[in-house]
Amino acid sequence: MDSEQPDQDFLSGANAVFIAELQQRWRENPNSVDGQWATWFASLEKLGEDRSDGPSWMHDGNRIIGVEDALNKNAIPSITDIDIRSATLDSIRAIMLIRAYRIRGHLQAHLDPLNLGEKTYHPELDPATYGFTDADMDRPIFINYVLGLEVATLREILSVVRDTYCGTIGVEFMHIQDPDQKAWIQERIEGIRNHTEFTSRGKKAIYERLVSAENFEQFLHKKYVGTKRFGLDGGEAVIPALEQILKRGSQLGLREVVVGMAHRGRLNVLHNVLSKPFRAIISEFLGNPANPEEAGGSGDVKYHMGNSADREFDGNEVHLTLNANPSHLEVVNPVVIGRTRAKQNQRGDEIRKEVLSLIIHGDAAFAGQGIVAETFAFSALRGYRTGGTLHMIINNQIGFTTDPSFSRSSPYPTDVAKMVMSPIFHVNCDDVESVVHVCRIATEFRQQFQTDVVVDLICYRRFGHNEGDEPSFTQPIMYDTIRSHKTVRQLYAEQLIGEGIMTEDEARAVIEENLTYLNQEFEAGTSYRPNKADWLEGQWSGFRAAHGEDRRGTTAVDREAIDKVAKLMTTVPEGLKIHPKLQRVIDGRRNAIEKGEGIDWACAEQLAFGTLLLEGQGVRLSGQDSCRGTFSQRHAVFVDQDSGDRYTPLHHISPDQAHFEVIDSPLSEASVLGFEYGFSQAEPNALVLWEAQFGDFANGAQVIVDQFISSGEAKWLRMSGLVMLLPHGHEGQGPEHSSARLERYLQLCAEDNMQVVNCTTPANYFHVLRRQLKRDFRKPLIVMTPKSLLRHRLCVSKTEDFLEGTSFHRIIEETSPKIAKKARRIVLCSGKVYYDLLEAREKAGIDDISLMRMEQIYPFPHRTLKTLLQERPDAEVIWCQEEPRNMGAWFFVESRIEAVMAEVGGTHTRPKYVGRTEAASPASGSLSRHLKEQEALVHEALDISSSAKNSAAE
Ligand SMILES: Cc1ncc(C[n+]2csc(CCOP(=O)(O)OP(=O)(O)O)c2C)c(N)n1
Repeated sequence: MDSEQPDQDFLSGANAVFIAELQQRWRENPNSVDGQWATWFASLEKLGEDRSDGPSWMHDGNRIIGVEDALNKNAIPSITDIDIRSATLDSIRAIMLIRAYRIRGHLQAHLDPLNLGEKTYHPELDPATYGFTDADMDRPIFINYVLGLEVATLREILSVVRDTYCGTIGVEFMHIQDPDQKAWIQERIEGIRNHTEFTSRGKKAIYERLVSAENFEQFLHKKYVGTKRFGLDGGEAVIPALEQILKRGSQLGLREVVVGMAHRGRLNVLHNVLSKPFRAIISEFLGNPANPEEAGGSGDVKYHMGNSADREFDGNEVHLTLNANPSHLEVVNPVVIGRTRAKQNQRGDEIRKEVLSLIIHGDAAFAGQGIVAETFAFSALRGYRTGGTLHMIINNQIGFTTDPSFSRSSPYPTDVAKMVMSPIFHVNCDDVESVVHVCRIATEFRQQFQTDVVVDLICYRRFGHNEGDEPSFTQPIMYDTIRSHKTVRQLYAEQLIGEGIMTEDEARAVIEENLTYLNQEFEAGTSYRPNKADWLEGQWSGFRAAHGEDRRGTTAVDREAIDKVAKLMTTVPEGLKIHPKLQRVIDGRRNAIEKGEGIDWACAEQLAFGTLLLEGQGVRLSGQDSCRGTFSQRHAVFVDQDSGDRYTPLHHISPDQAHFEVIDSPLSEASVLGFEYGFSQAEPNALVLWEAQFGDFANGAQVIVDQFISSGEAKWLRMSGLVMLLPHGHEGQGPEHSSARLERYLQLCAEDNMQVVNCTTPANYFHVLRRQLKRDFRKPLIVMTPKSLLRHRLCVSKTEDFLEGTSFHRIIEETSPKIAKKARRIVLCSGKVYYDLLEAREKAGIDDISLMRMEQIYPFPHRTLKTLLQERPDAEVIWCQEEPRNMGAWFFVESRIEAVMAEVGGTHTRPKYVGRTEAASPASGSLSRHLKEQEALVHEALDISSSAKNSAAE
């Protein structure tokens, strides 16, 4: 840019057009422009009006009263001496410069403790771009309180904006659309130049926290050379940062914090923030388990374990929970948030200021894992929001061996947070006071606005990815710098000594005192034994580990409860105009219950929900389109056809009923399932269900199933009663809507970890749902749910199937005693294929083949099956399934049925397989092929001769 011609350059082109248009817009509607521009135009207009002899200020070449003179009325020399145009231009340029610093100042901030990257020149931050020269430095400029100052010189302006935006803190907030939030940040940081003046007590406290953090790592480093601990070395400022969040948060109403974090620094946080005794950590380093042997479970590595603690800050108690997590980075995020939501419900924390999710991330993982974005998506959603998560990134500028330039396409790892307009604070972790200062502001912001906030702690990793790794293979230059780089504790000690806050001896004494403590704990660690597992406390007290075989629970209900729920769910309130087709559904439900028969799947589900609610147990169902139901079957919410108003019948059963939530979820599987798992971990007293649109889609959440649902109790001694509803069944809809991958769940089943069912009657579905809450333990429940059976004339139950004396049946035996008695063949099956078999058998008039439905596949109903097979010990046993041979339940049930048959000791020793042949894809894309295959397998199971046999019985 040509600085000789600043005015013309500045007022020509885009700027001039921009400002002229802005002013015009403001004239037409003062609210249509940014607040500061509006005040500014108004002030200048007023100056123009105050002059009786001059036209408006913006008109080219006209001279009216100057800005400076207007502000200093006593000193008006000669109006004609002052060029309003140049004063106006000064103001405009200055405000644009200030605005540029707010938007891009972070690009010139000193954020990297290692100083490795080159700072690039940014023209928007250069005063010359706006036409300013050195000669303009000390001329007063009217800036109309834009920086809290009415008038300031360029020198003053630059000093404020550079201190605020280009020091050791970089702030990104101008993407925020809410003007109050934006103004809050500006006011909070600009007035104090983004700096807190700590008292000497405060400084000493920060120093002590740094000492604890550093000593912790160095102690373990020396004692257990090369042992994995994923040290915090280089990022020690995390510890005072967390302390500040808890302290400031507690002053602002925080009472509980659910923390999620990955491996890096986890042991340090466990000890220094969650008060896990150092002796317990030492014991785990010695190879001892974290929980007493008798508590059972298979355990996990020490840097995945959770913990909880009560901490006190200035007389306020804060309960902290660190969620256990698997190695899969970021996958714990939705779990933490779901857990927080449940805790907020339990406390009645409607404003969501009492319970906070605090998630600590790695930089590479935060930028790379899609679940981060999926979890941010919860931020403002009614069914999932938790009043804002505080995200802290331990940004050590490397991911294992990968440089940021290979792992993300943006300068920071944090851009994903902009999707929910979170403010983002980047801070150089060698400036620990700035770290603490920023954490304070982030906490205040969250408490004030209930939105997500991100603190990006830019640090380094002193050693390799873990302590056995050699980082110089791949990052020689970085590690050359790190080797001679002082620790943040050393740097801060020097600062405090320089400021006269403490002497060298005093700084040393803090280290020694802490080391003495660590040494004592180290000695105690050798004989330390955990005396109890902490898993059945708080909301979980009264529960115990699952035991015994017969675990039906009391799931039947009385007629009165059924009637009460039925009445509500079939009554449309006065004035609500529902869709005529829905009216028919409701009438159908009412008639069925009144007649005592013909109760379908969705009706039974509503009865299960409603009766639980009446009994004081909450129900929370979330999934894609769950309010109506993917198959238009549920209609848990009635929608007025004129107004669009929504009415949820199950909210109105009784004034003292429990809470019912049914939520249309965002279009994500992993995060929503993770959220509901987290919710179920914190709330044993509610039926928590996640529903897949079609069962296939649940594989988008496979990590949650593998890492949490199926193995969480074994690894971490944490129960969950979560229910997964997975539409499943071969109905000719093609490869993608047929299979919920039953085989995958069954493969994960062992050690009584979860339950897998494929029910065929509405009543059995009713009982299996209620059973989830009617026992003194919780286990996840995987349900293959129907599609066509939702409207099948035979897939109905009677009212009496819900009443006294009824319960869930793991196996439903042959319904015709006559056939059962003389069966030469027993066809065992599960799910929808039963009805195909039943109809074909009826049609063919077969009376010597019985049909037995295995409703629960895991835990395998060994005893019941044995009892039933013993009634016809010499009958041949067929396992019939509609899934391909390499899918479905066959591989799982085969050996188990064989074991039962061996105990029965009849003629046949093994079950025979009837079903589709092995296939790469779960189902054919052609309807006619599907029908042919289906007919063939049904005929084969029933010994009906058929032209199109699909597989041979073995
Ligand atoms: C989903 C997933 N993929 C891969 C890994 C293997 N892994 C463990 S740590 C790590 C690097 C993480 O880098 P970053 O997030 O920056 O955290 P840091 O270790 O640097 O603290 C990788 C790739 C993993 N744990 N999880």
